[in-house]
Amino acid sequence: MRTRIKEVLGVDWFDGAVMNCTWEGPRVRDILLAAGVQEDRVVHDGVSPMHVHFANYGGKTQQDEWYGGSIPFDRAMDPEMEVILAVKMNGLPLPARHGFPVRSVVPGVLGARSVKWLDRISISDKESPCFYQQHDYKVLPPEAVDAATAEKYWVLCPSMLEMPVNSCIAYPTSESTITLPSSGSIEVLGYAVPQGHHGPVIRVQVSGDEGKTWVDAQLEDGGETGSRWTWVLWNASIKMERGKGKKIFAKATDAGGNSQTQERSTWNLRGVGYNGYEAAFDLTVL
Ligand SMILES: Nc1nc2c(c(=O)[nH]1)N[C@H]1C(S)=C(S)[C@@H](COP(=O)(O)O)O[C@H]1N2
Ligand SMILES: [Mo]
Repeated sequence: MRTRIKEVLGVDWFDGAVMNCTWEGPRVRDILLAAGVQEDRVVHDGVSPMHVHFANYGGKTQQDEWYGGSIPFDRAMDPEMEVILAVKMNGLPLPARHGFPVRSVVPGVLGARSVKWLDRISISDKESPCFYQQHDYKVLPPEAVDAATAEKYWVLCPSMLEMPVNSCIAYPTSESTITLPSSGSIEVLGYAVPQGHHGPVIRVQVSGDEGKTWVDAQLEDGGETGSRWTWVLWNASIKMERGKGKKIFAKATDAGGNSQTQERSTWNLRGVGYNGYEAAFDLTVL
């Protein structure tokens, strides 16, 4: 959002802020039931849902004395949502920096709720009080343009939960020079992720002429390896004209019918939830 629209109060994530690996561990649901939580006795007032909190008291974070996040109780208790306490990553014990000995993993949901070095789980009728739940990871309205104008919106805006459908062009990279093969077609590679629990991604389209025409990408292994929660890797062969300042766009559609529909997302102060067409910019095609 910063590089494509305007300055934000936030981190430059670029295209690498994505978690795609094998996580293993018990469902949070089963841990809560084993701890005596009676699902039907968790009180709902019918207005605000209950929340499951994950907390790590191991030390200060940039903006708080600790780290924590919460998700709706119903999501944690839904076996289909596969909210787990991960003890293994890619078949091995969690590496220290990814949360050893145990972390929450909330698939389809922004990484902020997958709390590392987990110390405590609790249930509450409020969301986590941690700074990162209350004053971060929210899509503020465009009127919130700096810390002062944002202040009143933090309590009004919902915490982010599911991430939007998105795609990424890994090759070619922006500002690179490509020599057009005699075929006149350029190979483009990338990944795409579905919206929240609506995976897998079933279609990726790529354009070499700023969206006038689109070509269907091949999903790796015909998309078979893309699960509900994972990315799909894709490749496409697109015709391009020689010249400078060329762009390539990509857009994905998931099994739930969600797709990237606009060249640019609406700006928000924290620069979160961007899912405009993915683009490689400023290519020189020789
Ligand atoms: N204890 C703790 N857990 C945390 C964080 C943190 O700062 N402290 N950061 C969160 C955020 S914002 C993200 S994106 C993910 C990153 O997980 P990773 O380091 O395994 O990639 O961890 C989440 N869990
Ligand atoms: Mo994050």
